[in-house]
Amino acid sequence: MKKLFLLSAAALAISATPALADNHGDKSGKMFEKHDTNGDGVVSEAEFLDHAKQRFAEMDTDGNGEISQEEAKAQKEARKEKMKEKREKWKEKREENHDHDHEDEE
Ligand SMILES: [Ca+2]
Ligand SMILES: [Ca+2]
Repeated sequence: MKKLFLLSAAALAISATPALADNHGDKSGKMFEKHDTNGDGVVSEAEFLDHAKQRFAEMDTDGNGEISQEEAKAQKEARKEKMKEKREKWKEKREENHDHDHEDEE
């Protein structure tokens, strides 16, 4: 009985680990790709600053070259909403993946 428990626990650990690693790698990989605009595998200072400039332009909604407190606040709110959406989507995706995992195993 004890042996059986250990075996199933080991099987669970093995099947769970790659999924976790994949999720993590995917997340950081996407972040990197976003910055590495010319896709040469490194993020140069110019690429990093380009990305920062893009973020700045996104925040500066009236395009006057300055970010007002209102604009910063609006960006914060928008980001909050986006995060919420992302979390919902991620939750849905995770539930889908969970189903697929079971299909693969059986
Ligand atoms: Ca690059
Ligand atoms: Ca502005």
